[in-house]
Amino acid sequence: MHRIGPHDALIVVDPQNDFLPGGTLAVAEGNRIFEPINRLMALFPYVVATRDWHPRDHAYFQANGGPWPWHCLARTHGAQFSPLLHSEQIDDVISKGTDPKTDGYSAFAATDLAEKLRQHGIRRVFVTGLATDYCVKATTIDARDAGFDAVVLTDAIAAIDATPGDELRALDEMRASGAQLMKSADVAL
Ligand code: VGL
Ligand code: ZN
Repeated sequence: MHRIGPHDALIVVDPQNDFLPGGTLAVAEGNRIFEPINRLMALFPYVVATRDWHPRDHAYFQANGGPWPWHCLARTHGAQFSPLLHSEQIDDVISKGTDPKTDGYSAFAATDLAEKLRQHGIRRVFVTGLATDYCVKATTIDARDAGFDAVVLTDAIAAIDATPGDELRALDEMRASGAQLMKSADVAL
């Protein structure tokens, strides 16, 4: 059992309509994250949600020669947080992917997330959200690089798994970065 204390933050990565069933870049099992996340949010002293928040000229859209269909265009319905998320429990929102030239997968890339976490006295982050093989992975590895302890809650994430094996490789890479993997049921006050 892991006890949550004053130096722990919950990071909810990209719980947005476009990444959920019915969205333009839907993660098949995406909705499974909300039950554990909504339960966890009440336990943490500091809760950060990130949002993929792209301009139309983002290089990673297929229309601009990149790999992805349109998703999470800033200020659109698809970029809104899912109505399944208890959004009133969010303390800070971090917009990411705003630079048209870089992937913006990590919530630490060109944002003030590390600074915000330090201002709140955070030493350990618990990472949840979408998608395991892109933004969850990049955010977790960058959290470790920025000097935070990191825990990934494996029942509160879900993968795109475009190439079978991506999900397992992402879990291995996060573990190799020094992150701990555990279940949300192992977290309590
Ligand atoms: C994501 C692909 C493209 C993610 C964002 O949130 O994991 N994946 N943009
Ligand atoms: Zn994106």
